Parts: sequence; structure tokens; C-alpha cells
Amino acid sequence: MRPMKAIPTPIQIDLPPSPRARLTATVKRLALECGLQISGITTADAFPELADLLVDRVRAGHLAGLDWFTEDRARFSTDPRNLQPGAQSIIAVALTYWPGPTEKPDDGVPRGRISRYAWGRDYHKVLKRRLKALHEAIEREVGHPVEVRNLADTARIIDRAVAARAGVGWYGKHAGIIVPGYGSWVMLGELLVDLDLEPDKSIDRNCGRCTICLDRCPTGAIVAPYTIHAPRCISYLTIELRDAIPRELRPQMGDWVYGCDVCQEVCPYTNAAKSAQDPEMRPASLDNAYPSLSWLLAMSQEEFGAAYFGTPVPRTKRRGLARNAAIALGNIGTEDDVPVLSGALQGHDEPLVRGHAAWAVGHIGGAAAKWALDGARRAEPDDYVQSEIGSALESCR
Ligand code: B12
Ligand code: SF4
Ligand code: SF4
Repeated sequence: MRPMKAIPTPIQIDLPPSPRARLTATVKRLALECGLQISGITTADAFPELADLLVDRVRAGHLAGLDWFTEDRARFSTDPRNLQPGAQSIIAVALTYWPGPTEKPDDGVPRGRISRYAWGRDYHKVLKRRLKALHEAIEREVGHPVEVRNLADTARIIDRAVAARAGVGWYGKHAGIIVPGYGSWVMLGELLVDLDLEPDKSIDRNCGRCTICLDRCPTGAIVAPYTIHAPRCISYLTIELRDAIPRELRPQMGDWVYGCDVCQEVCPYTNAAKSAQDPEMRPASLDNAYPSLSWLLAMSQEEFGAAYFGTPVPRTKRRGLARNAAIALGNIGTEDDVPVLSGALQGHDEPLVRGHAAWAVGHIGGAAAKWALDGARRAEPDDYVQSEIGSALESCR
């Protein structure tokens, strides 16, 4: 018998990282240096599975009211190369904004709530500026021009799908991207680049049996897991909708005057978020984050600008914010607040605001409310406001 040959033990060789891996690591370091705390990489390939899903959502009316969200737009947005044909990779980034636990001031002033993402500087501008700095840093590093597309919530790409594929976070049933350690308190953006970078793995996690956000959404807008019916979402109603808010939804809107954070606040993952140290995402003052409702009802254009210039809030315009304030005061106010609301009902320059003030007065009800509504009915020249007054008088009865 021939003697057995000893099997040599394999020698472990640490291969140096490939140039692609090195470039990818450098890009992530640069992102961090540019103030983009979280980043992940995915390819610029299309998301073919999303085209039908988005078109179905449009057809089912889940995006009704967002007139720009057409079937064509939906299909277009599922292929990043429609935006930049030469793109090879996507650097997906997330800007964190959880300010830490804060309470609405308990000072006896009826106050509204502004969604936390809108407390600080406008995230579109912050993201765009930091992504531009990242682009410049990458060009300096590689030593040649790099073609990019800088995208900060432009709606021509599906930010959440990109973030999920790039391993930035995973989908919660509220449809938000949950980032480990930061919850869903992140705003998303991306840089399409003509560089070949190493893609990250997506995060294999899900909500399990939890349904808290579906159960607690005030207006029932999360109609199924991962499915938002935008026309019922308070974010849509307070920010995107320019006209009258459907009467049947008003009582469910609570004290939200700009956006809504409920599905994120109730989420156990989101609750465990680290607070963001980003000075640009912090509010100028808590008074702006939880504004006095009577102040919102009376503010001039100049006062509105002075309080919210540079934040996302001007998107809803002065009249939209005052409309929302009327609903919020109707929801949380008492008979003591009827004089403030009657002031808006009789004196606000915007019929939209007078109409919602009428609703709020009727919702609070009582003798003073009926008296105010009767008086306004005699003086009001606008047909829409008259219809609100009529309906408010009905509910007073
Ligand atoms: C239109 C829009 C809205 C609309 C419609 C909301 C909606 N869900 O579509 C309205 C005005 C209501 C809205 C509200 C809000 N929005 Co918005 N909105 C957008 C916008 C412009 C497009 C979103 C879109 O494509 N909708 C189409 C539908 C079909 O997509 P979706 O609901 O997100 O559905 C996804 C999942 O459900 C998933 N999915 C579907 N089925 C399944 C099944 C399984 C098993 C899984 C895992 C996933 C999954 O795939 C879908 C595609 O990504 C994006 C910016 C952008 N360009 O992407 C921001 C964006 C989604 N909004 C954002 C934010 C912050 C909000 C609000 C929290 C704001 C607030 N505080 O008031 C709320 C949250 C409401 C909610 N729960 O979604 C962030 C989300 C950040 C994050 N962490 O996820 C985005 C990405 C903006 C940004 N660049 O940061 N928004
Ligand atoms: S943002 Fe508010 S209204 Fe919209 S889905 Fe979440 S909890 Fe519901
Ligand atoms: S509340 Fe529950 S179901 Fe909703 S996103 Fe968070 S973990 Fe998922």
C-alpha cells in the first residue's frame, strides 16, 4: 500500500480589496463627510416589478388628487436610466431628523402640530446641497468628471424602492423605509452616477405580525399593509390638497396642521430611534413646531414668511395653514375658542379659511356658536362659505 499523501492545509490569503470595492468604500466615507449619515449602493437597473404595482395603485385611486402621478409617470419612474441613460450605480442616502422626545408645550394655548420632517430647514435644499458636495468630492477623488443626477424627492424616481434595494432600510407596513437605529425618521435622496460601485445587500427584515400603524392611523389611510390611500392621508389633506377638506375627514385630523407623524410615532422601531444631531433639521423654535392656532388663523403673509421661510411649510401656503388651523381648533377647542374662530369666520380674507372656521364653530357647538353662525350667514357674500355655514348650523342643531 502506498503511503497516503498529507493534505496541505489551505493557506489563508487576504486579497487586497478590488479597486471597485475601494472606490465604493471611499464614496461612503465621502458621503459621511458631506453630512449624509446613511448611505447605500445599488445598481441603476430598472425596478420592473414596480411598474404594474404603481399603475394598479393609480388605477385604484390610491394616488387620486396627486395629478402629476399619472400612469406614464409611474412607469417612467421605475427605470432610473430614463433620467440618466449612462448611469451605472445609485448612491442612496438618508437624512435623519428625529429630534428626540419633545412634548407639545403645556401652557394653556391651543396649539397645532407640524410634522417633524418640516421642523428644520427644507430637506430638499439640504439634501441637494450635500449631494452636490458629494459629487464634487467624488470628482476630486477620481480625478475626472463624473456624470451624475442629483435627486432629492423629485418624484421621478421611487425613493423608497431605491433605498430598500440599496440596503439603506426596509419597508414597514406604513410603507415607510425603516433604517436600523433611526426608524423611519429619515428623508431620502440619491445620486445617479456613471461609476461602477459595489451594490449593498438589501435588508431582509419585516414587521412580522405587528399592525399597530394600520390600527392607529387616524383616518384609516393605510388600507392594507404597504398601501396608502393618499386622499385620506392627513399629510395629503394638510399639504397637497388646495381646496376644501372633505367634511367627514375633518374630525379625524386632530391637531395636525402640516403633515402627520402618527404612523411613525406608534411604530416600535421608530420609537427606538436615536436623536439626530443635525442642526439643519432642528426647529428654529418649539413655538414654530407647535404653533398657536389662534396665531395661525390671524397671521399676515409677512408673519407667515418670517416664521416658516426656508422650511418645507410654505408649500401649503398661508391660506392652507390657516384652513388647517381652523380644523385643528374645531377639534381640540372649547366654547372659549368660539370668539377666535368667529373672528376668522367673519374677517379672514380667504373664503377657504372662513368656510373651515364655520365648520369648526359648528363642530364645537353651543349657543355662542349658533349666534356667530347666524350672524355670519347674514353678512357672507361667498357661496362656498355660505354652504359651510349652512352645514355648520345643521350640526349645531
Ligand atoms: C406621493 C408621495 C406622498 C403621498 C402618497 C404617499 C404614498 N405612500 O404614496 C402623500 C402626500 C400622502 C405622502 C405622505 C407622506 N410622505 Co411622501 N412621498 C411621496 C413621493 C413623492 C412618491 C411616493 C410614491 O411613489 N408613492 C407611490 C406608492 C405606490 O408608493 P408607496 O406607498 O411608497 O408604496 C411602496 C411600498 O408600499 C412598497 N410595497 C408595495 N407593496 C409591497 C409589498 C411588500 C411585501 C413590501 C415589502 C413592500 C411593498 O412599494 C411601493 C413603492 O416603493 C415620495 C418621494 C419619491 N419621489 O419617491 C415621498 C416620500 C415617500 N414621502 C415621504 C414622507 C416622509 C412622507 C410622510 C411621512 C410625510 C409626513 N410626515 O406627513 C407621509 C407618510 C405617509 C405614508 N405612510 O406613506 C418620504 C418617505 C421617507 C421614508 N422614510 O420612507 C419620501 C420618500 C420623500 C423623501 N424623499 O424622503 N407622500
Ligand atoms: S401619515 Fe398619518 S394619516 Fe397618513 S398614513 Fe400615516 S398615520 Fe395615516
Ligand atoms: S407599527 Fe408595526 S406594522 Fe407598522 S411599520 Fe411599525 S412595526 Fe411595521
